[in-house]
Amino acid sequence: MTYTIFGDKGSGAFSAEAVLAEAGAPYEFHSVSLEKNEQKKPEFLAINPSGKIPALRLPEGEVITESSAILLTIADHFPNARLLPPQGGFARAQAFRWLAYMASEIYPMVEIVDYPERFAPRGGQAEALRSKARDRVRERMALIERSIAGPFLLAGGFSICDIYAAMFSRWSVGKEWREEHLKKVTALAAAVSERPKIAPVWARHFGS
Ligand SMILES: N[C@@H](CCC(=O)N[C@@H](CS)C(=O)NCC(=O)O)C(=O)O
Repeated sequence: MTYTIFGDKGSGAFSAEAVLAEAGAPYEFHSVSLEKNEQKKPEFLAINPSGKIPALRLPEGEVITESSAILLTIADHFPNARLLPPQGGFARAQAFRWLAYMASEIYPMVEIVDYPERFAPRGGQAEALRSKARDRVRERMALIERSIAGPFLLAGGFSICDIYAAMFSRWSVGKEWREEHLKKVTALAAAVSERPKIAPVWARHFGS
C-alpha cells in the first residue's frame, strides 16, 4: 500500500513528498529528470499527459496530477495528520484560497521564468518576458508575505499551505531578494524545513 511520487529534486515533487512524509505515509520516489527532459518522454506522458511533475500513483493504482490536488488528496487520506483546518470552517476555506492562489497565480509564472522561449521568440524578447514573469512572482509572493499570521500562513497553525508556500519561496525570486523582501516567508520556510518529518525531505530537495 505504497504511494509513488514521480518527480525530480528541487521540483514541485517536494510538495508531494513533504506532505506524504508529514502524514507518515509509505512512499517511493521515482526519478523523472527535468534536465534530461524526461517529463516529455512517452513513458511519462502515459502517466501525466501534460508532461509535468509531480504525479502521484495512489496505492490503489490510479494516478493523480497537479500539485495542489495531490496535497488536498493526501490531506483527505490522512485526516488524523491534521494537514488542513477542520471541515466546514472558514479557516479551511482560507486554506483552499491560498492553495488555489499559489497554483493559479504563481506556478504558471514559474513556467515562464524557467521556459520563456515557450512563450516568446528566443533572445531579447524571451529574456524580457522572463524578467517580467520574475517580477510577477515576486509581487505575488509579497502578497503572501503581508498575509502570514506567523509563523505559519493560517492563524490556526501549520497546514499544507505552508509546505506549498515554502516551496515557492525557493523558486524564481532569488535568494537575496527573498531574504530582503520576504522575511516572514523565509521564517515560514525555515519552520517547515525544521519539522522533524519534513527536514530530511527538505535537505534532499533544497539542501540545508
Ligand atoms: N500545474 C502543475 C505545474 C507543474 C510544473 O510546472 N512542474 C514543473 C517542475 S516544478 C515541470 O514539470 N516543468 C517541466 C516542464 O514544464 O516541461 C502542478 O501544479 O503540478
